[in-house]
Amino acid sequence: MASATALRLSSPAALAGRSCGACSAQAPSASATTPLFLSRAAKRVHNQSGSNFAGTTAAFQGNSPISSGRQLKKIVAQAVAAVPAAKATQKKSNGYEIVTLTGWLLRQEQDGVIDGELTIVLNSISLACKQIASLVQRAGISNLTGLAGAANVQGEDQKKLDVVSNDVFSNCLRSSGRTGIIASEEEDTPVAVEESYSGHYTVVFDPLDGSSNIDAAVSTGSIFGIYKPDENCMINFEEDELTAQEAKCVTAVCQPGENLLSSGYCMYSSSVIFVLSVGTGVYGFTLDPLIGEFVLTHDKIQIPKSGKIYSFNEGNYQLWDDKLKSYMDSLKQPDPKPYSARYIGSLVGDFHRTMLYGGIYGYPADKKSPTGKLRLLYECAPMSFLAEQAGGKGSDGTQRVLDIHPDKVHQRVPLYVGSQEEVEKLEKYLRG
Ligand code: AFP
Repeated sequence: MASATALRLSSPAALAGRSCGACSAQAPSASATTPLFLSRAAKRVHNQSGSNFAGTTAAFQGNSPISSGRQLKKIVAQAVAAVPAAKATQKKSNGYEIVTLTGWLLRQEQDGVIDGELTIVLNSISLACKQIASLVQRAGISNLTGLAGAANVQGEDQKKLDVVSNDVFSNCLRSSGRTGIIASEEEDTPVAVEESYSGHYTVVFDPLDGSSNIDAAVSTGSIFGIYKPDENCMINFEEDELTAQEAKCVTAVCQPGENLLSSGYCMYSSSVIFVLSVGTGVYGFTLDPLIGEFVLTHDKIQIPKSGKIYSFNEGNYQLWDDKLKSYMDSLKQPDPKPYSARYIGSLVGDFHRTMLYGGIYGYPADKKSPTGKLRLLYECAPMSFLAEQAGGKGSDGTQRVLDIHPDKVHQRVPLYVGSQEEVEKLEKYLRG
């Protein structure tokens, strides 16, 4: 079982690698073909239009100096006419342009959406995801299937890969040097990163969600949420006793989802997909195994306003209350057509599909689990943040999930998330 000891790093924090990831073909230098005899206006047009102006400039090159005012006028007119076409051509992709996650993050930093510290934290999370993806893929071969032989604080059996993924995630966050407090679904309590270098972000995560699917090689995922540090909860290792530190750690992570700066998930499936929001919409990146980079594949994801797919564990139907039962029954009405049921039992996979196709994902409270099964901090709040950023909704049946203020680190709440109209329809049934 993973320990709850405060994390004390012995070496100075290493910076996460930051390389420029936006790979686009180098535009030909305008000056290389700038003709000698152009007027200033014609030169400006030439420079704007880049290489596409080559046809026009050809007239100037070699032995064709301008010999009359009329010729000059004609040339300038040709140049002006060439501009719109040239601009349109410039925007065309040559088919080899990619935007990597690293490049995208740097762009957000340049645009002032996130700071450099958050860029480093997100980079370290993406590195953890790549490492976990490779472990998940090779689990059957490397003897990483099956139980670790312990239960976590919530009494759930930990899989070997739960434990390993937790170590991978924690290590990456710690070595970024930019996290102050980290809280994992697999740990008893949040822990302070003693030698945090700067930034001090608070990160909550579920390193491997849906791990009961691992042994059958079915989709799993990692989920994370990032909060800015709260000055009241910053740890002073010189003065604090461990218990006081622990109390501050708990306070730091018990924040409503409304305060999230960023959240996301990585899905380990037929492809590895990293989806995140930094508060300006939702973006998805697919891991290209050949270059080892996440590449932008899902630009500004929008959840359809409605969708006829529901994703609930209906095995629990008899344990639900009557209002929920009648909602579920309504989805099966053949008039005009019943909804389709899709359920993997892995939140990341079920949520990802819901986000792309529309519909609703639900894990209700029931007689066996009076507050539901899913954890507010590591599952419900990060996914609700993403849903809202994509134009959807996240609700516990009566209120917005992001408004819930946690009083416990491992608090569970019911979750209904997905298309706005579908979540509202459910809320209406639950109100009665
Ligand atoms: P495991 O990590 O134990 O597989 O739990 C996964 C999960 O938290 C979430 O990913 C699923 O949506 C949900 O539980 C499935 O729960 P049921 O098996 O009760 O349907």
